[in-house]
Amino acid sequence: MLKADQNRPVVFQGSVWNRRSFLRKSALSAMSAALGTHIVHSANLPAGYLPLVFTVENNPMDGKDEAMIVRSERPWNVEAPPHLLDEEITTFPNIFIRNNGVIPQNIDAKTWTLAIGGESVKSEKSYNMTDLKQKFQSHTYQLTLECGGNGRAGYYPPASGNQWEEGAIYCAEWTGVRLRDVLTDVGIKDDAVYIGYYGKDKHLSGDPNKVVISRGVPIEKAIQDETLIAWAMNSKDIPLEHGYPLRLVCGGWPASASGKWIHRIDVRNQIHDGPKMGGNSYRVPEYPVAPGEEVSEEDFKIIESMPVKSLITYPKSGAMFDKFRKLEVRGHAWAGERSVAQVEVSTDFGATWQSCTLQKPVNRLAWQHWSTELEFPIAGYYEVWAKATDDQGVAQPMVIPGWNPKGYLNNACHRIAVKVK
Ligand SMILES: Nc1nc2c(c(=O)[nH]1)N[C@H]1C(S)=C(S)[C@@H](COP(=O)(O)O)O[C@H]1N2
Ligand SMILES: [Mo]
Repeated sequence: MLKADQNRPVVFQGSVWNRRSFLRKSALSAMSAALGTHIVHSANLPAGYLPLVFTVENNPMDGKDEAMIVRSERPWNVEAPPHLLDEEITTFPNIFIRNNGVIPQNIDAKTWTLAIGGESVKSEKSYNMTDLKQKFQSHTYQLTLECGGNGRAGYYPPASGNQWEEGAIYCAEWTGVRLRDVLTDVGIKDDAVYIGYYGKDKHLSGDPNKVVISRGVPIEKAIQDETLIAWAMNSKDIPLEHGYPLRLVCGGWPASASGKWIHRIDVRNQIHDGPKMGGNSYRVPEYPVAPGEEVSEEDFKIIESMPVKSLITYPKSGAMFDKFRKLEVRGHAWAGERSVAQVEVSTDFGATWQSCTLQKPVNRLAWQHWSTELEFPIAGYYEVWAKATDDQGVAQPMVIPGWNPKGYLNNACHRIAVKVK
C-alpha cells in the first residue's frame, strides 16, 4: 500500500498495474489520497509509468529548495536540478561538474602551455596563453555540453556510473581560438583523421603516470568553426572545476570530448585510442539490445552527436497554483549537431500536444529557448511533458529509449508535476 507521508519516497507493495498495464483503481485512489487531489488524465498514463511524484526520492511537492545535487564526492560530480538551469546562458555554480579524476591544483596560467603534436603534425609546436590570445583571432560561441550519461538514472537494469537525472547539461558562452586556426598554424598532414586531448587532472589511484581520460573527435569535427580552445566562460576566466585555464570545447557532442585543463592535443592518423575511447566508455551498441544483454566489445560504436532533447526549467517541478491563472512554462531544447525545429508540451500524458514558441539558436550548437502558456480548467494533479523534434523530424521518445550497458543517450521527454487548486 501507499504511504501517505509526503516526506518520504512512497513504497508500493504488489503490482499497482493490472494485467493490461492499467493502473489499478485501488492504487489510483491511494495515490490521490496521498496527493490530496485527484490525478487529472490518469487514464492516459503510459503503461508502467507512475505519476512523477511517486518515482523520485525527494517529492517535488515538498517545496524544498534543492541546491546542486552531489552524485559522487570522489571524483567530485554534481548536477543541477532542472529549475536551476532556467537562465538563457548557464552560469557558475549552476553548471554540472563531471570529473573522472582529481581536479588539478595550483595552476599558473602564466606558465601554462599547450603542445600540439601526434603522428599527423608536420612538427610539434607549443603555445603559451599569450601566444594563443595574440596570434589568433578569438571567437565567442554559446555551446551546449551534455554528459553522454545524462539521464542514466532512468535505465533499468541500472547502468554503472553517476546516476544523473536531467541536469548534466548546460549551455555557456565560450571564448577562445578556433582549434582549426591553431592546427593550420602547426601544419597537419593529409593522413590526419582524429584529435585527442590531454588534461592536467590527476588519476584517482594517485599514480602520476596514469592518464585520467584522453578523448577526442574526428578531424571534421575538430575543424568546425565552433570547436574552440577556450580560456573564458561567460566572459570570465574558466572556473577551475570547468577546466581553467584552457579547455577544448566541442559543442553538441558528449561533453567528454571537451577536455578540461588541456596541455596537449595530438593529431592522430587513426581513431584516438586514449583512456575512455574504447571498451564501453562513451560507446553504445551498434544495434538495439535487450535490457541487461551482454554486448561484445567489437559491436560498440563511439557516440558522436547527442540526440534531440529538452528541459522544462520553469516552473519548478511541484509548483502549486490557482485554477484560471495561466501558467507560463519554459525551458531549453537542443539536438547535438542538428537544430530543434519544434517543441510541444502535453498536460494529459501525451494524448494531446500544444505547440510552443521556439527561438532560433544564437549560433550553431547553442541550445534554444522555448515557452508557452498553459491553462488548467479542472483542479487536480497534472504533469507537464515537453517534447522536442529536430530539423530532420526526429523527436524525443516519451518513454526511456533503448537500454545500453553504460546507460548513455537517455533523451526521453522531461516531465514536471504541477498541482492546481
Ligand atoms: N581533463 C578532463 N576533461 C574532462 C573530464 C575529465 O574527467 N578530465 N570529464 C569529461 C566529461 S565525462 C564531461 S561530461 C565534461 C564535464 O564538463 P563540466 O565539468 O564542465 O560540466 O568534461 C569532460 N572533460
Ligand atoms: Mo561525461
